[in-house]
Amino acid sequence: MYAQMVKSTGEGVRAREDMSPEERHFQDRVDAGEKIEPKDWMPEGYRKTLIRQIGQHAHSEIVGQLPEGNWITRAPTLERKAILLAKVQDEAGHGLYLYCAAETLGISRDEMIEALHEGRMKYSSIFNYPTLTWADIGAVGWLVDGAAIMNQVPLQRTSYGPYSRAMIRICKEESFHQRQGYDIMMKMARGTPEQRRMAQDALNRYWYPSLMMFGPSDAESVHSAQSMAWKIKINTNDELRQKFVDQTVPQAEYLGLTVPDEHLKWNDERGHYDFSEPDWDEFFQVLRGNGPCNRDRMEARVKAWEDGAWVRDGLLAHAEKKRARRVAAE
Ligand code: BYC
Repeated sequence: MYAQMVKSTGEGVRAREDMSPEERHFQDRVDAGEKIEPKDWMPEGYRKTLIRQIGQHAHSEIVGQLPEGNWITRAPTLERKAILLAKVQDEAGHGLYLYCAAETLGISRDEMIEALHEGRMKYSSIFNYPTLTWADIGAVGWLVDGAAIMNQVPLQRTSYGPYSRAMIRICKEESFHQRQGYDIMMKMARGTPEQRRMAQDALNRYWYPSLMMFGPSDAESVHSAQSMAWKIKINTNDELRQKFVDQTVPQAEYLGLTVPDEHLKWNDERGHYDFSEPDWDEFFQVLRGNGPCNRDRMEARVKAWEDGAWVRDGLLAHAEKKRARRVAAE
């Protein structure tokens, strides 16, 4: 059943006259800004879309620990190590809230993890890029968490109650993550010529993959129209990408770094920056499993899952023993 539940639902938006009375009532509730709660009636497509999106988001938080975890043992100072450790632990927490939010829709965490390991569920493309230097940890905090916040702040108003509430807490923590990344970049950009070179190199490599985090262009996005009608998504992919560029370019200028886009230019008429699109062929290759680190990431996750089996078994055995004792005492 879960194979069906996580399958894409990329059909068009249903016209009001084609909706059943339940669907119409549901849409009215969404339009009125009411939150939908787990026991409420909901269209099957709404449930599937949420499982897909929240599950993908949860997996991103968990897989997202790997590129940063790689630097915990090599952080340059004790303070930086403690901060990075806290950040990576926060990401684990975000994954757990999100798995819980998805479980309220009738799928179990084990089913989602199995779907991830078998390649039936995705995680964010960004985590298939390597963190080669300490400056990359700055770039991940600044750009990757920056893009995540840009996407997630509007999701606090998403129509599904458990997802919306998870987002409120996650966004608070993400803004600390973004600031610690920018702080690393500031130190590097104002450091020795070698540190400055590393900061510029990290920006060069992380800029376009960060723009890809918002998903394909609106013309290519399969799910946006229906997800926006259901208020699962609040903005289109291109709207958020533009907001991210507008916010981030002045931050790069403040650092004295150059965004690697020769066509980047403020457009007075639009009131926005014009910028070059990422390489969408590269994006779809990464989604198909052919990015620089896809195989390593999945191997690391599967190994962690298998190595942790004895803990899960132990906990289940303990819970079973307690239950049996309670039954015997009744
Ligand atoms: N990576 O119709 P579309 C974080 C897929 S990280 C991989 O526009 P949708 C963190 C999409 O799933 C951020 N796949 O889809 C930060 C669909 O394929 P399927 C995690 C992607 O869902 C630091 C197909 O492309 N955040 O938090 O309407 C450290 C067509 O796309 C990507 C979230 O997940 C991508 N970048 O919009 C640690 C936020 N983009 O499923 C952690 C919640 C698109 O049909 N998610 N695809 O096979 C969203 O807001 C939306 O799901 C997206 C995509 C904007 C990502």
